[in-house]
Amino acid sequence: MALRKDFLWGGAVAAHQLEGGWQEGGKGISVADVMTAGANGVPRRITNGVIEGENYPNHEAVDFYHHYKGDIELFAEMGFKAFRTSIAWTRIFPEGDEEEPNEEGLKFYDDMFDELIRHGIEPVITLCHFEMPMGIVNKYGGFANKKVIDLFVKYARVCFERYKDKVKYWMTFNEINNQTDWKSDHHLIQDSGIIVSDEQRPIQEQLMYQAAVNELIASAQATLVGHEINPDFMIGCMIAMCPVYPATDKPEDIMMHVGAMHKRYWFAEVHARGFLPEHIVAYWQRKGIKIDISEEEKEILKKGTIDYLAFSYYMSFATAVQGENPGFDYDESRDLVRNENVPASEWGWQIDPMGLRYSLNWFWDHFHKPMMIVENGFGAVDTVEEDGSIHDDYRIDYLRNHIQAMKDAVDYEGVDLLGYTMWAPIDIVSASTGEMKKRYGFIYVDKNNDGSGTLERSRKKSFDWYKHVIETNGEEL
Ligand code: BGP
Repeated sequence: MALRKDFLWGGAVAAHQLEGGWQEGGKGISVADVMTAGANGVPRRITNGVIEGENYPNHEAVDFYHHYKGDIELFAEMGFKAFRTSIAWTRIFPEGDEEEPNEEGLKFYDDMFDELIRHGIEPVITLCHFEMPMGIVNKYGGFANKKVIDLFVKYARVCFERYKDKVKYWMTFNEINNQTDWKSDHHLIQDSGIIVSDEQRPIQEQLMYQAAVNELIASAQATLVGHEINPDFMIGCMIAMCPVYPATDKPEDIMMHVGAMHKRYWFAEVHARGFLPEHIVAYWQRKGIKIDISEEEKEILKKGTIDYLAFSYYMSFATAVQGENPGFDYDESRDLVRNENVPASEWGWQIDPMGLRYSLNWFWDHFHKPMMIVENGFGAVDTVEEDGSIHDDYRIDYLRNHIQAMKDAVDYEGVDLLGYTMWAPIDIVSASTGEMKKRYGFIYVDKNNDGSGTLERSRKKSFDWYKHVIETNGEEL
């Protein structure tokens, strides 16, 4: 088999990481807007709505808000068939719970989608990519509160109705399963809009699971609403895929791998199969975690399953059992070990192209849903030569090896793959560090961590390389 003729080659970004204009067009403040940059391994921190004079590179980001026409022109020059971005919830509902949406925000995306379509580029849209309105965080406590299901579904409905003739491919929540690492405050606020108070510390894990279940219900409900509005919509989930290998061939480590895959990917099971898997229910019982879910909500999960499975892939993990653990209860902050068989990036991300082929097979074998790789890329510090050129051969190598692995999964195993949108075609603010210096783009943007820079765009060496990949439908890498 080969890649399909209409394979969706392109690139992916997220609104808060590239748009800037954080207070323009009636936009409200999102969790991303009040998250400090977290340089040198210091985790990013939420400032609870108070701007404390810290550095927030995403406030201006690379100002796509004003530069989108030129940027889309460059994507078209590379031959993009698809462009994945997100809608900033706060452009549509600035506080999250207004009666009426903000017309200026809706109009911005109308114009941007028109520009894509004019260039023959299919918009692929995420509804919530790490940017819940702070109004919802402060008023309702994020997704741990059932009321937020309705707020999200209302927001989704507004987007589906408005863009029903422009957008076919949708995703509900970006990397919904990042909160597997529930001990990380960063992930809880980013994925669920939860700021854990001191009194809530003992029930932090329960909060995460309740929020995750509520998000899954919201996603399923939105999927049902979307299909009513346009039955041709393809509505998917978005999973952060880091397959967790057993670190050794010890039977206990193999079981630990099973436990880890359960804990990281039960979210995908719910999205794709429509029910809470037995292993996670057993875990909740064992841990005394009480989940509030009605029979009616279970029905919604059952009916609102996804049309396709989208996922990000950057790296693989490895796990080894630590001491007595009869339930093989995986704790992401405790049970990961370094896999010496693969190299790692400057940020410790283990580089493993074969892991992408493994992931495609794992998802296909489990769910048999069409898939889209909606993020895959290499973050690096780029050097600008005196003549302005950037020789990012390391990025080309990474992408070439991963695209080859993706093709192998199609050729040898016959997985059904709709497209590949690499992360990120243009330099943007990094999600994990909040900085500019970790760059992914084919297009360089003159913007630095401290906010300086002209915002001028230029082509890196990888620009022409990717153009050729698309031209040959991946035949020549
Ligand atoms: C994913 C997110 C993106 C993104 C990417 C790269 O987890 O969905 O928003 O930024 O990872 O991560 P980073 O920017 O931290 O290098």
